[in-house]
Amino acid sequence: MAINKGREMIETILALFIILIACVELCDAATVVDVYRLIQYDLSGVPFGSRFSRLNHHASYSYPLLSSTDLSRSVLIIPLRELNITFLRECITQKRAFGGILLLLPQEFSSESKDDSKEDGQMYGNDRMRSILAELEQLLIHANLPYPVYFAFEDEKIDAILTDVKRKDAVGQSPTATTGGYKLVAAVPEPKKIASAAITNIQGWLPGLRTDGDANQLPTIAIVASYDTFGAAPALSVGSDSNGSGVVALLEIARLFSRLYSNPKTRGRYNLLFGLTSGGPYNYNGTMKWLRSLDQRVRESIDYAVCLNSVGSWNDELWIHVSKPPENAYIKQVFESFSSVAEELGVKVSLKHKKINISNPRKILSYPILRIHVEFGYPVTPPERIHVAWEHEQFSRVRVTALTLSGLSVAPGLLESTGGLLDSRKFVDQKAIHRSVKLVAESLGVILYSNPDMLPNIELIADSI
Ligand SMILES: *[C@@H]1O[C@H](CO)[C@@H](O)[C@H](O)[C@H]1NC(C)=O
Ligand SMILES: *[C@@H]1O[C@H](CO)[C@@H](O)[C@H](O)[C@H]1NC(C)=O
Ligand SMILES: *[C@@H]1O[C@H](CO)[C@@H](O)[C@H](O)[C@H]1NC(C)=O
Ligand SMILES: CC(=O)N[C@H]1CO[C@H](CO)[C@@H](O)[C@@H]1O
Repeated sequence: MAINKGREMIETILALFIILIACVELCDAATVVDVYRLIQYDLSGVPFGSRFSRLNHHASYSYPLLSSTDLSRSVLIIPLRELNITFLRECITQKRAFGGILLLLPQEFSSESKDDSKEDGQMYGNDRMRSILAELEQLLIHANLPYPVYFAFEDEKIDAILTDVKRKDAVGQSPTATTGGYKLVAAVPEPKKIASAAITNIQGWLPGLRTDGDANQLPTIAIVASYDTFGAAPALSVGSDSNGSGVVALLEIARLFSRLYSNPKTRGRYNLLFGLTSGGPYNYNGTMKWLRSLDQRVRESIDYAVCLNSVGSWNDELWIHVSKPPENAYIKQVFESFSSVAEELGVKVSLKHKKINISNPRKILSYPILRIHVEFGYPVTPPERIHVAWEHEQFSRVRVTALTLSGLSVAPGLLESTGGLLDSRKFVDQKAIHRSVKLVAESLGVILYSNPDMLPNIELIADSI
């Protein structure tokens, strides 16, 4: 497959990677740990996240916190394992002042973590921790915090420091220059604006085989996945399921069909268009830009588009989300081929119809301007009046039939399920992605090749994934 860089450089939002170093002074020794800054952005001109980045205060662990304790010059260290979210929510609502907050995440949320053990007891712990982390992330991205907030992963170094800080706090020894204690220092530049961020859509094209006497242009099927993420810590928002899984599935399907399409004998009756789109978390802005940038003849040749979203952590049921009525001929064709292949694979696909909500007054009010501050600045996007719940809805807006294949049964809200802190590699099931690829590839096979003799061929190649 020839992957062409989309010529469209899109002005939307890119989550940049920030890895800052906090130095912890212990007498004259200094320990360096990797920390990840909380995101900052504006929505409709309202600031969210944390606008501050510099840290230079003593570490504190006063837990439970007395309301009388002045922590405006202390960095509160909070391990997620011990977090009382009700308490943190209260602190934020009551605008309690801190010198800063350092949140310690368990190793299993690190994409770099090597520990692959998945014992049952541990999974229960994970589930509870995941729901707390989900709540924490939503709390932080919807708050406006007038102090720096950082994340770090638990490790021996940090655990030892925390134990020591806890011990000192317990005996009421407040850290000062004379009593010693730990000072957390992050000497980093203050964030500033950037005029616009360049974001790229990537596309690929496999031309189908025209038979003699086939005067008309061949129809096209588009396979699309959105690759951007949004989360409390941009550097930690790897989006393994949302939408790493969709991207991996797309690339695998492209590889498969590029092998078949390299030989005229095994080329299908359709052109295949592959699109990796940006700006997913921000109303699929990149998708719309990509659609507008497509050559009109190509766009008009698209029979339908299959968008892949979060296909990496489902058990036995996948959903086909559509905004056109299920009676639509293309939707029927896709649903029938997917259903028959799903049956063979022993899984289920269900169709879910939801109209695009064009008149959503609350959403209109809350989107006049979307500005996202990232580490060194924020791009600005002009008004967007429609909230797009699924990527396929952008296709529908330009009258291209489309559907989203997803493990999610309902559309996530704005800035939900956008590949944040929770969505790390550990929680994606390789087998689920494998099955998704097989399902899409074999279903496409049914559609692309009228000759049923071709199908074993596809299955054979799909098995080699
Ligand atoms: C959590 O914090 C709330 C509010 O400060 C408090 O009422 C509650 O007792 C705390 N829960 C625990 C388990 O400490
Ligand atoms: C569209 O959004 C409005 C406002 O949030 C809501 O009242 C309405 O029920 C929605 N319509 C549909 C079909 O979901
Ligand atoms: C996306 O962003 C661009 C540029 O910032 C803007 O012009 C456009 O209206 C936005 N929405 C869509 C759907 O492209
Ligand atoms: C975070 C993100 O962009 N996720 C998207 C993955 O792609 C599908 C469609 O291709 C979207 O529906 C997801 O929201």
